[in-house]
Amino acid sequence: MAVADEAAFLAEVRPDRRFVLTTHVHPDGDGIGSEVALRRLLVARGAEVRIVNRDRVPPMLGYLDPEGLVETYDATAHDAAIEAADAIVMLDNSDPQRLEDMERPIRRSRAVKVCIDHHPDPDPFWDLHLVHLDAACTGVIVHRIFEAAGHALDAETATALYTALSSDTGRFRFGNTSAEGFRLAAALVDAGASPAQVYARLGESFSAGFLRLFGEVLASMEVRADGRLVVLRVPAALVARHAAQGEDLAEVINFALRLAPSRLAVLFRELAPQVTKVSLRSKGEVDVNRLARHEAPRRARGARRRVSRRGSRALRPAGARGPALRRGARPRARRSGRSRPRPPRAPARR
Ligand SMILES: [Mn+2]
Repeated sequence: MAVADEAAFLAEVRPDRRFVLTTHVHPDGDGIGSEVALRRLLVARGAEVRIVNRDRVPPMLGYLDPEGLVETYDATAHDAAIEAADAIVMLDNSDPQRLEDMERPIRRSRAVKVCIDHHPDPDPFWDLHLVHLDAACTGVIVHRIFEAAGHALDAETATALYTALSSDTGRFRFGNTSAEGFRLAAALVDAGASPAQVYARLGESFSAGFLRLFGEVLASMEVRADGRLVVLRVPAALVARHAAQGEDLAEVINFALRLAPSRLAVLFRELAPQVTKVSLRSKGEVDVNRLARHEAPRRARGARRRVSRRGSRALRPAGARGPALRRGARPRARRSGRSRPRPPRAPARR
């Protein structure tokens, strides 16, 4: 692996080079927004670009891809393109396991493999790392690439990057919300992004079933340790009853942290019998990444791999002691676990 800057990345972008852009499973506003924005720059510089993700674009983010350019991975349709690509760019994640069944063709490909990300401890798998821990989101790094290229932002790019920034800062309220973020937001609004429209898409587009599910999950929350810990449970039957299968429960766990003394919220979502996904969120000093990594019994590692191969990051609760803290929680926690407030400039390594 080599550490790259924006200029080194741009040196890889030459006319007629074939790029495949991708992001982690269950893509979010930062992943999709960063892909869509970066694609526009690469295409403008003459590259041939496909965006191929393991999972489909969530309906809430459909406005970022009105032309349907973001493809959902299918081995028959995409393996040849992935293997023949000159460059593969992973955005907003560095863990190859979070590619699930795309991991194999990407490993086989002789393309230059690039990781553009803002999460700590990047996986050494990638040939080039463009990783900035000080960036509030991957979109900030993509914007730095635009600046290094001297490429102007059009309204579509501005909307995509505004979505990335707005998603990862919790609509400009988490600890990673910084003066740099607000300056970037202002530039994006100048370039045509509409804060009201993006908010309406991200924050006001839930289904009735989801809101009812939200209410029931909060009504049954368990408050422990004098209010510092909130435990939420989402049985599969509840999700089915409200027909809320495709919904992202990140909003529910964020909402639980509105409890005044709360420091940590844990959400157990039953995906199938014996398969439960665990999400951790914190505010204040609790570092959920460390918690997931250090408190986990070692034997759970194998469990995660087994489950991963079956095509799910979820972990098995069977025989679990303190399942929230098992090693298998790590991938989820790395993506969605957030310690708030995070200092605007994170230290290079914990
Ligand atoms: Mn992100």
